[in-house]
Amino acid sequence: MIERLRIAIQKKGRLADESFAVLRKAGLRFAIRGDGLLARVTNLPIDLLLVRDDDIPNFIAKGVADIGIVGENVFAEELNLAENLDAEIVRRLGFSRCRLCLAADPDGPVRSIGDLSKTMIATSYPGILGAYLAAQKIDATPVEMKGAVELAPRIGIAPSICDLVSSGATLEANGLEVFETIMESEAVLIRSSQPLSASKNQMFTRLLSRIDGVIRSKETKYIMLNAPKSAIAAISKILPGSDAPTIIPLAGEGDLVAMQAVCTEAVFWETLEDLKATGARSILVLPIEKMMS
Ligand code: PRT
Ligand code: ZN
Repeated sequence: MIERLRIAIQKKGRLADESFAVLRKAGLRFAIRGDGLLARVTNLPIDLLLVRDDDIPNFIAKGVADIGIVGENVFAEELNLAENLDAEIVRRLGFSRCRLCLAADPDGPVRSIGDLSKTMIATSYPGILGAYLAAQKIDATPVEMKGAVELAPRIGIAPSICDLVSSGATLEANGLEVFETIMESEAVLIRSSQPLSASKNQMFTRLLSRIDGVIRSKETKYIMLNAPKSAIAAISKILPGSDAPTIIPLAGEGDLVAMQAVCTEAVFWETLEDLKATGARSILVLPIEKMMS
């Protein structure tokens, strides 16, 4: 019997949509219905376990799920709290990016890490913060709050906070400013540190290679343009992260060629402006849907 690989992902929240999207782009077909905890993938031996993000690292460590997608911040927190967490990061997925920061009222008593000694710091991440304070030899005490951490200074719980920041709007609305970044975070694919059974491992290896393709094809673009032969060298230098471009003569245009290349790094408007300045014309940037090497 083929065992089904079990993937734990967030049911609802900031990670959910992109986690579903990565798996769908990797070719998994499934439907999410109502309150179900389990979604069956119909075209591969895989089941999705739909849970709260905080439960994912432990589910994997305990063998309830084989792999999962979670914020690196949540994984690091569990790693700091548990004595031994049987789970590890396999890939960084590049979405749900945020920073875990120390912040305070710039007119208050704490303005830098030098002012933290003998103070309380409100946070939902006592594990990561505790490890940071110990490493920096700062004698401050984390006060755990499950939510609304940004309110702590105003109601006198602690003069500073340690919380996730993405746009910075929440801090600004509460009159707080970042004075230190403790960690940068993004969604990560994690797996159990225990070996998987042969059939699960085969599915996992296949899925990982597809996820790698999804990650790479996100930034990768196909560029097509026309250019005078004299500009070929200059254009080749500008094309970001491409191997030797394909060069095709244009019918009836003695001096003009068509150039095509796969670019593995981001193509910005500035890149197109630079290409145009060398003499390139009719520049097209096309998305790449799937890649496998
Ligand atoms: O219900 P469940 O437990 O599954 O979800 P949750 O409510 O615990 O988590 P959720 O869905 O809010 O976040 C899931 C993950 O998204 C986090 O663990 C992070 O890895 C990532 N992420 C990315 C964020 C943010 N950006 C973020 N901005 N998580 C939380 N925030 C919060 C932050 O705590 C603060 O309250 O948003 C506010 C700040 O946002 P800005 O844009 O105002 O700076
Ligand atoms: Zn959560």
